[in-house]
Amino acid sequence: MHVTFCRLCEAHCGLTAKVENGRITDVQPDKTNPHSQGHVCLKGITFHNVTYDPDRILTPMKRAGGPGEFAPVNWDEALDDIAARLDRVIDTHGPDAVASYKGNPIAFGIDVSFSLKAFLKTLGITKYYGAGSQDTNARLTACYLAFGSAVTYEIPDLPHTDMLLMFGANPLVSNGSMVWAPRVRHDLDAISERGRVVVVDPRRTETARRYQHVAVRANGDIWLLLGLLSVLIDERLFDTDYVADHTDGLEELAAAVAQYDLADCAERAGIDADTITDLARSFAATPRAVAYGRLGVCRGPHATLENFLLIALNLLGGKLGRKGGAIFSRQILGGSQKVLTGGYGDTRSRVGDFPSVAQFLASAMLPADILEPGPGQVRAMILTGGNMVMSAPGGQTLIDALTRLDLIVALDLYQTESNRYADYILPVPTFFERDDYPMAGLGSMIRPFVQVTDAVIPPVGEARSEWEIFNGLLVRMGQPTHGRPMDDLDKAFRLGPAGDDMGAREGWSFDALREVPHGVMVELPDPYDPWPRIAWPDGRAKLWHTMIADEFARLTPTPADTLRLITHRDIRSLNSWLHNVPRLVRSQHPELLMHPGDAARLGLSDGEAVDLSIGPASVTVCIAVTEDMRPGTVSYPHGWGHHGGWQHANAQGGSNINWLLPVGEAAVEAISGTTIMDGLEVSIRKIAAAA
Ligand SMILES: Nc1nc2c(c(=O)[nH]1)N[C@H]1C(S)=C(S)[C@@H](COP(=O)(O)OP(=O)(O)OC[C@H]3O[C@@H](n4cnc5c(=O)[nH]c(N)nc54)[C@H](O)[C@@H]3O)O[C@H]1N2
Ligand SMILES: Nc1nc2c(c(=O)[nH]1)N[C@H]1C(S)=C(S)[C@@H](COP(=O)(O)OP(=O)(O)OC[C@H]3O[C@@H](n4cnc5c(=O)[nH]c(N)nc54)[C@H](O)[C@@H]3O)O[C@H]1N2
Ligand code: SF4
Ligand SMILES: [Mo]
Repeated sequence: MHVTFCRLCEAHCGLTAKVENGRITDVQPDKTNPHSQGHVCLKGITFHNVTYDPDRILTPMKRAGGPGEFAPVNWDEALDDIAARLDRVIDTHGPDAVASYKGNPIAFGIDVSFSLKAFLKTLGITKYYGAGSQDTNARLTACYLAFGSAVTYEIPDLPHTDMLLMFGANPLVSNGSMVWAPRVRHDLDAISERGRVVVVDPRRTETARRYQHVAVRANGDIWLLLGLLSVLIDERLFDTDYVADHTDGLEELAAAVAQYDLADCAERAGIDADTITDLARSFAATPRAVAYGRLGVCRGPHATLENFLLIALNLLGGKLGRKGGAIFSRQILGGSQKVLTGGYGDTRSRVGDFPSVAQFLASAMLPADILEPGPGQVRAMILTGGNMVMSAPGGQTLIDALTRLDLIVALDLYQTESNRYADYILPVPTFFERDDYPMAGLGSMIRPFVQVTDAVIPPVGEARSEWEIFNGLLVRMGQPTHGRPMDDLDKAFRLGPAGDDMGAREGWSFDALREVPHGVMVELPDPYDPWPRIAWPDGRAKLWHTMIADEFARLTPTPADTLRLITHRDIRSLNSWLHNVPRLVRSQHPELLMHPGDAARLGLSDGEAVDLSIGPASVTVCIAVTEDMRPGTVSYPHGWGHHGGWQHANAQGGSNINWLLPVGEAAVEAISGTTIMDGLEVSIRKIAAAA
């Protein structure tokens, strides 16, 4: 029995794997893991079905015809040709002609994450596209404005809080995001027993159903937040000493908030004013309270402003740095790895001039970067663990752009809807085939925990680690290669607060951690002293910024009588890529969730197929009528409607909701590069009955 951990979502649950004759035959929860304590979901314990999936890519594949037509090729031939073609693009057009698209799974592997970064840096490639602008950009931009650093973010101190005010997150399904809490349901139940868990969401989600639900209108959070702040300020409920000691900008913020009347805010949020007043008073009166927001407030037209006001709520309440409030993302690495990612605006998009956030450029500008001529026009792409045709915006425009590229090199487990346009697909290991450390948990630890795993089995087929692939290309391009990422991380870890300082003090190293395979809880420096981490030179958090003034100037109420589209996740799905496992998909039905009132108004019935459109783009979806949706908002899961090399996934039906999402400057929330993708106005057309 091998002890390891899951690397599909941020929970990083402990697993055990049984290996017979070199093959994994069974995966179980690791009850001895002191952090996840036996918690798992079905995705983790069925993941060996991906490792041995007959549709998995296990040899390098070269395009041999139209999109999706590939033939196997040997590694040397593939790497020789790719290196020569990449060299040609860079020699002729410079490194800006190469873009990287880095997908979500890259955050879950040390080898791939570090080696990709080193590879791009060595070649001078700085154009990073990826999941960030569909996920974290707005939240991190708000952190930059408030704290001066885009990589220092707030984590809710779940073990100690008595009131969790949660905006647009569904942790009972997502298992927590930007907070590492595998047993999150136990945490929320305990908070609810001690006090209150409030879930602000247009849908009565799995989480909302279990606690107190506040059914906000899609994109209505901005008005709810303004309402909450106006109560705190008008009733002088905020922590005056704390605000004076640690923050600047109260006067400007108060003046901006005062422009809006509580009754108007309530009306625009779709929540009654008494509820808003009660929430604000209760938040102020609960010493151990915290506001936390995730995807539902990260992808609307005012996403950064919403996240900034959410931080302001914590600051006015005196919650940041208080036990049971918000703590800052943790630092467990030392040395040069202490700062892992970039900040705000380190680079900007060639078209539209939007800032990068923690390195990620606006995905909605990727097609233009490929299609619009000029210096720096993208001609080649390194696509690592991302499936942007399903997960990013663009639909047909994105596909048109991909087909224009001179070279696409994809590193993936499957032939997907995106890499079917690639010139090469290179096979990589699944997590059972690689050593690791819980990468995505690095910053988000509320209960600090460390674990190191060795590979459970060697790479299947001809799969090769990303580190070896990138080094193989660098050698052929006459460039320096890089050492093993796990060795580099070990060193950084040993130099950090939980480490042994290379043997100079008592502490952990990866070798020592290998002796305790279930992992160990560790101590990190006091999380309740956040002030030295504020990166603004005066060490004070900001309640105001000129960019926030601009966002207030841009704020206008949206019409309330339209139908708006959001998306939801399922516990058995993971973004766009776990739909080839029969056990996971057999009871899932991608459907457009709609309130009975909306269905009646539109003359639609449960199970009916309709055309759903945004502008000229349209997909066919089936309606599921449910009281769980608030009227005026409909929700469809993302990542369906497959046509890649995954046969079972292709047979599941459903539609790719991101096909509808527009691209270009109007599709971007300007200060964070965020794709505006939640709460877009949709229209629905009945499909005429067949004759
Ligand atoms: N409408 C809508 N769109 C969304 C979202 C939404 O909620 N609604 N969510 C957004 C969010 S939060 C995110 S993070 C993105 C995700 O979007 P992407 O970052 O593009 O990721 P996925 O679509 O999950 O595709 C992951 C790809 O990586 C491959 N892969 C899996 N494991 C590995 C590995 O170990 N190595 C390598 N090299 N490849 C691997 C998979 O086969 C798959 O092709 O989607 C975003 N898009
Ligand atoms: N099972 C499973 N787990 C996952 C993933 C997965 O695909 N499947 N993906 C992983 C990834 S990449 C991420 S980033 C995390 C995301 O983690 P979470 O953010 O916790 O997960 P979501 O389910 O996207 O929750 C977003 C919620 O916002 C709501 N929402 C939409 N619009 C609005 C709005 O305008 N206002 C408010 N208040 N709410 C709104 C949606 O109804 C939804 O319930 O989950 C991770 N975990
Ligand atoms: S909750 Fe996340 S980490 Fe845990 S088993 Fe499921 S997918 Fe893996
Ligand atoms: Mo994500």
